[in-house]
Amino acid sequence: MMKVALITGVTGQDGSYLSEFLLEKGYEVYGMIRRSSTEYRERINHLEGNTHFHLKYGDLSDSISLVKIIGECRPDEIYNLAAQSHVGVSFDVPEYTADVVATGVLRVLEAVRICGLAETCRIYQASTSELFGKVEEVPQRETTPFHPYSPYAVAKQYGYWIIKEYREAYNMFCCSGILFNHESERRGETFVTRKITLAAARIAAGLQDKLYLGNLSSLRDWGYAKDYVECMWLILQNEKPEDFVIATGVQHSVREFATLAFHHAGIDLEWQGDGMDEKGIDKATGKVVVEVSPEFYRPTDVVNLWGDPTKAKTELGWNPTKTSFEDLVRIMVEYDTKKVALEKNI
Ligand code: NAP
Ligand code: G4F
Repeated sequence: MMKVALITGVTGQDGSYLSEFLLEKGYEVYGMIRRSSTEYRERINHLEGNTHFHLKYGDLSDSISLVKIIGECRPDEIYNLAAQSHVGVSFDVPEYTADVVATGVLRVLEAVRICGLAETCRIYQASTSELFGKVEEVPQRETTPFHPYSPYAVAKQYGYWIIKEYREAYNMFCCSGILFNHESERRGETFVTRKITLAAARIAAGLQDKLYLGNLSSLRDWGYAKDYVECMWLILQNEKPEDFVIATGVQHSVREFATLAFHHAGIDLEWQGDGMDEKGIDKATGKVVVEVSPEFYRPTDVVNLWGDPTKAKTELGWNPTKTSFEDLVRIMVEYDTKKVALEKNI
């Protein structure tokens, strides 16, 4: 019997990689999509037409649609990846973020119960290292106290606790993956890594003069999204429902990411100045190619994320360093260099 999986957030970075991963494992995959005026599904276009891949309209803010979809496809596993996932934007749209990122999780859990699937359906919740926020321990592990530090993180904190509550109250198999930042050539273009790799490629091709960034000293534990979706699956195949930190165990700053990305694009940077006056200068030409702008600072910023993946390594057998930081940056810059070359020729 083919297992059935439902993925919310199927059009996103992780949803697209997870769909490919589950289809390869022989799953029947249902993806929930939202109606939008652009019908822009770049990351999953290549899967449409696969007879084991199905798309259904729904929204995490709409309980009826969730009950309908879950009742129709009767999944063995649900991967709840849908979210307003941009931390910076959550300061602009805090109420919407809370509705989708917090209450949305509750709606999924209740829809599973209403459809009579509480005993059979396993649920993965996309929790986040942002829960550690203004960190109280370095590196962060499953036992590190939470200190959420943005409207997004506070909403994700509700999602984390309601998953734990339903596990204990109703004996449901629901778990959180506490994932640290994971990136790829499919990453949204306003997250810092992709913003940098695209700009480095454009500047090297002469299509852009400068890149403006916010806090260059912010530290992240960046992994490769393609490796992380395997772990989401492993969490649901585990004997017991438990929460896991998913990270590489390696930390770098935004400045280091930019230095390496520009290097791969053929530009060696030298950093001069401090704080808002810091600049990244092209050593070969003396031109300023990176500047700091207050526009990209957040009212509260999380600056020291560094995960300890020991539990996932020992209990799930997951390899956290399959793709190194250096390879991740190279993969992203190579992809964006090709993308920019195509744009240039059009
Ligand atoms: P992403 O690329 O931003 O994708 C988000 C997905 O959620 C998209 O498919 C989006 O659909 C969908 N969505 C947004 N609002 C929705 C709503 N109201 N109803 C239904 N679908 C909605 O995010 P990602 O990087 O793949 O991350 C996946 C999940 O992991 C998110 O929950 C994120 O918060 C969490 N997470 C991510 C990271 C990371 O580093 N990537 C780390 C920890 C946790 P549209 O295409 O229609 O916008
Ligand atoms: O790339 P970011 O926007 O990612 P952030 O805030 O860490 O959130 C991502 O990872 C979380 C896991 O920890 C997920 F839960 C969440 O859904 C999302 O996927 O920013 C990373 C850091 C921040 O400290 C930010 O202040 O980079 C800093 N930064 C500096 N300049 C910038 C910029 N961030 C963005 N987006 N744009 C800038 O120009």
